[in-house]
Amino acid sequence: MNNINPVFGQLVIGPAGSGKTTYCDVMAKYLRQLGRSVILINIDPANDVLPYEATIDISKLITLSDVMETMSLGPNGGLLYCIDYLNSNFDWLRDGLQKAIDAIESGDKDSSGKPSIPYILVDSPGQIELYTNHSSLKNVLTKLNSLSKQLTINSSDVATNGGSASSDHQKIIDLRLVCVNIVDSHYCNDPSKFISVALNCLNTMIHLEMPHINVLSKVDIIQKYAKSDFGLDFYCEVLDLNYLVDKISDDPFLAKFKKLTKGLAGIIEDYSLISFIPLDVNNAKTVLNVLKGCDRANGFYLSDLDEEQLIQKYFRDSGSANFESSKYDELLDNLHE
Ligand SMILES: Nc1nc2c(ncn2[C@@H]2O[C@H](COP(=O)(O)OP(=O)(O)O)[C@@H](O)[C@H]2O)c(=O)[nH]1
Ligand SMILES: [Mg+2]
Repeated sequence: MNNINPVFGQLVIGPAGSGKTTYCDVMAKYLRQLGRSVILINIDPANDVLPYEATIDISKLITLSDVMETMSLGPNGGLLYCIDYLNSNFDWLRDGLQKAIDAIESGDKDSSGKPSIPYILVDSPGQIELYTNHSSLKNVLTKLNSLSKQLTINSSDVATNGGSASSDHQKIIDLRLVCVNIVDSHYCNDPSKFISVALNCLNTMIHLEMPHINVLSKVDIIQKYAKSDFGLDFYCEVLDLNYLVDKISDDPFLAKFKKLTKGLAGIIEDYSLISFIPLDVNNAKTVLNVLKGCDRANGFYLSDLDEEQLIQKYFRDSGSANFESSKYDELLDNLHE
């Protein structure tokens, strides 16, 4: 008999240079410290040098330079072609994922001898048309979701949320990805740019139709160097964009632009879906907050716990009831620094 084993993960998207690859690297280290086995998937063919070791790397399937040369395409067109190619060769991704899950099952064991639970991180390209109107990436996501019925974990010893299973059960994987849309916080410096970014986020949420969080990256820089008219909380909560519209000059030359910006701000507010979680990759507390946001979005049940309870639960869920106390203290030190 089969039963279902939820496997959580993140699809990390956002414009080029917003910090996706850095975030994946940091989040992977963080999750591993918490006892999870991370499957890192790079689907950005423009990521030449990766700071992490990718479990599955699109460059093994297709490279941007080959596409640009053979198809006579520029970097942008070449990249879209690569994602189209990934979509039409989805079996390659499915097989890679099953292999990675099998490897975790037979390899990584926690201190109690149980296989640790996989966690999936997908690092994506920076072409925002892939998230706002292009269909290839959305098709890849749809196929990933339907993969849930095809991927399996043979061992029954993987910890479930409170459930135990007998050893001859085969578990079907239920992939639960949350989209993490990372946006550079320097856009907070310009009211109309920030409204445009918020509109893009809304467009992405509507287009991808999956659990979603928005993240403002590099807040360490904005807090140190940039002069924004309002505090970080104002931008993160996106409560009243009219304050931003008021900042646009009353010059008659800009009258139509101001009116249009006001209309767009109204659309964002009417949907009332946009908020941002601040992130500084060197600050463990902000990284944990993003993780909590993901958990809340994709239905993992830890969201309302404080940091200490959260860490204890993560250790318990990864099957390591007798986690090393030194590891736990180290993590808390990081959090409280
Ligand atoms: N100060 C600061 N820099 C960051 C942060 N996150 C990423 N970066 C830098 O932003 C640049 C682009 O990051 P990268 O991860 O390659 O962006 P990607 O194109 O979205 O994958 C790199 O130089 C990173 O070191 C952050 O939280 N704070
Ligand atoms: Mg990158």
